[in-house]
Amino acid sequence: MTSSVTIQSHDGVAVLLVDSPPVNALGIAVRYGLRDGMREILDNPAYGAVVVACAGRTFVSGADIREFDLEMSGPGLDEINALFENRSKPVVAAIHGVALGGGLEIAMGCHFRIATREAKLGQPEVKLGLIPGGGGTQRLPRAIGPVRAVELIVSGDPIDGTEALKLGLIDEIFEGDPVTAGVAFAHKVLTERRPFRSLRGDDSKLVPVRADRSLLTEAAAKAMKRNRALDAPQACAEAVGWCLDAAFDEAVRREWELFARLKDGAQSKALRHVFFAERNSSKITGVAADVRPRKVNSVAVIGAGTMGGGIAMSFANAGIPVKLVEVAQDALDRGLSTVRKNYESTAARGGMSMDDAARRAALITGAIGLEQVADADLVVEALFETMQIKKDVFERLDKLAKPGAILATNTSFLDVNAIAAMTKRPYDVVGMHFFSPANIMKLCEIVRGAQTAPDVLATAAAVARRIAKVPVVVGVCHGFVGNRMLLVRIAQARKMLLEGALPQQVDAVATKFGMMGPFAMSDLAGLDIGWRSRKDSGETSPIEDALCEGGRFGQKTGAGYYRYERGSRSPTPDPEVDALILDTSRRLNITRRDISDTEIHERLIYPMINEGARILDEGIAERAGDIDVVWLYGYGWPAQTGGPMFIADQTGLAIVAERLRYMAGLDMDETLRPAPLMERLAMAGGTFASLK
Ligand code: 3H9
Repeated sequence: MTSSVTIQSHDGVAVLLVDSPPVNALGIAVRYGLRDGMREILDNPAYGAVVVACAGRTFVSGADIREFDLEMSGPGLDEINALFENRSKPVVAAIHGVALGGGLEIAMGCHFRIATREAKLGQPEVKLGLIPGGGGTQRLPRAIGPVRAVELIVSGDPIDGTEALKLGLIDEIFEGDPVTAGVAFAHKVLTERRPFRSLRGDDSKLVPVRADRSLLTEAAAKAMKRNRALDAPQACAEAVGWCLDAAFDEAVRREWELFARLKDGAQSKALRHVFFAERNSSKITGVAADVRPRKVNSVAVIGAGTMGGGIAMSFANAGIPVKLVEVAQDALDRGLSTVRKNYESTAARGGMSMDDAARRAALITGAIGLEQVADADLVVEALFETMQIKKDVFERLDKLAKPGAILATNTSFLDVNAIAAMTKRPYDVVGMHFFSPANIMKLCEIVRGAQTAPDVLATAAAVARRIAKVPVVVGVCHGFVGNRMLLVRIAQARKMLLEGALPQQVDAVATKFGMMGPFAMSDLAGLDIGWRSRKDSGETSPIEDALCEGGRFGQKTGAGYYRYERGSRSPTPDPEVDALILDTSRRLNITRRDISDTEIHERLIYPMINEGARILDEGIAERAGDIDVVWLYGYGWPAQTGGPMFIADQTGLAIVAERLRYMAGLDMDETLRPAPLMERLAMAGGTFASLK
């Protein structure tokens, strides 16, 4: 026995209690504890039945993911489940919180399962690039039928206790303490002499699908649609299919082999990195664990434009009433009407009910005049990206907002310290940078000003989480983490057009990698905003300027880097643009050359990683994983690659540095030389992840 698993005796019933905070993962100590504990109970005639239950906030949350990078050792789930399934004594799993992955697999090794109504049961392995590896692909189809099983395993989405009862995954719902409920249920089983069976020997729910396999193939094909770029969904479907023709033990052996192969593969490693990076990003340096966030019950968003409307919708979606503040009635009316239309079209597409859409829209009320922020606990300014406008507004907010209110700016580039300096309460000022479309994209960069108070940071992060965003704390610099790196990426993309590539070639490389191409993205965002600001600053971008001068502002004008048929968002390469690009190169005396897809890929990624290294060195991001989270949730970076900084670590920083040196020479661009931090790490054979 280990200290993580103990045996309690309850009047003839043994409780095998797992207590391994925070989430009772199946680390090696827990697995030894379960195995040895069960052996002891089975050998002890004083016990007629067994309850497997957990202390703390949840039942077993799955395998200990941290151990996947180590050599696998200790008892496996098959060995533990074989003991549980031993028919000499009934075993009851009492589930509260979650039973996920290996947690559900352990529960399915038991003869009975009871759960709370709110419990979440599922096989989320696919989200880590895996298949269930402890018999889940074989026991779940036997518990609920292969069709529902393949849906749950391929999607990785959990079901609650109520649904689990309906499907036959659990036997009963309980309320209150799992040990008490489990023991009561076990006594009932003993008193009633209920027959008990193990799922491994019960093929009854497989019979109809064995007779008509198309039921399973169709369900699998439908479930796999969501994640085409990943290997795991396909593997999950394949493994569930084995329940129809392979013997149980043979199928479980194959399942383990496939699990182990995926575990050691690049996609799963990347997705596991994302899992931990996301969790680490919520830890904010300098904010002690006992810092309490301020209460936020009322929110005002200033500016009813696209961003302001999207931000307001994010609050409304979380059930938080929000005041949308404008200076002019017509701007407010336009903003509110856009919000309403957005909700209506989501409802029309089946994304939510009409009632729900109306309820959410009703949470957003319009107000005219900045003084309307007076009762707000949180004010989010979402006006034009012009410093003077922001400064004026914050100077006024300082006088109008109530004491203790948090004053957030949604600036995407500007100096939050300069904005905060317009107030007498710079400690209450913070950046909350949402990404477009703000009601959809999950990232929120929380920009820490020089004087932002710890509880303001904690509140901004907590509020972001409340509205289902992923907050990442970043420091002040031009463009923070995401946009600062984006600028570097876009600069390279534009250079490649001048040197020999065409937009469709560059975008195809990005799309193959798994994200939207930089030119399709520019067309979506609109080319005119950058063009106007370049005119003000005297900067140039020869090809894009020429496009804009010809009225090609992107999707909104039906033409930009591509052509768009009326009402369509799909880009069509345009010979006119190709000619314009060739002509611009000629005009600038640039001899065009063939640029390979490999070069495009490296130039889109390595310079931005280099900028990421500078960002880390300057302390603008706290960890390399934070930068990855920014790109995953703010820009649609493909999760199965782990993010730019993870790619750099996996590639090897010495290789990345070498390629950057080559690019710098090619381009005679000193900014492409490896950043000092990258050089240092490359020399020492280190990684960004090791910095922490
Ligand atoms: C599996 O089971 C494979 C099997 O089929 C076969 C095996 C042979 N391992 O999310 P939180 C840590 S694959 C290690 O903030 P919440 C987490 O990093 C697994 N650590 O809490 C964090 O640590 P820290 C299938 C884990 O309440 C802390 O716990 N299971 C694990 O918002 C709190 O986490 C899954 O994929 C783990 N399994 O949510 C479930 N889980 O404090 C993955 C959590 O140092 N887990 N941690 O940052 C979850 O979905 C959520 O964590 C959970 C709790 C819902 C459990």
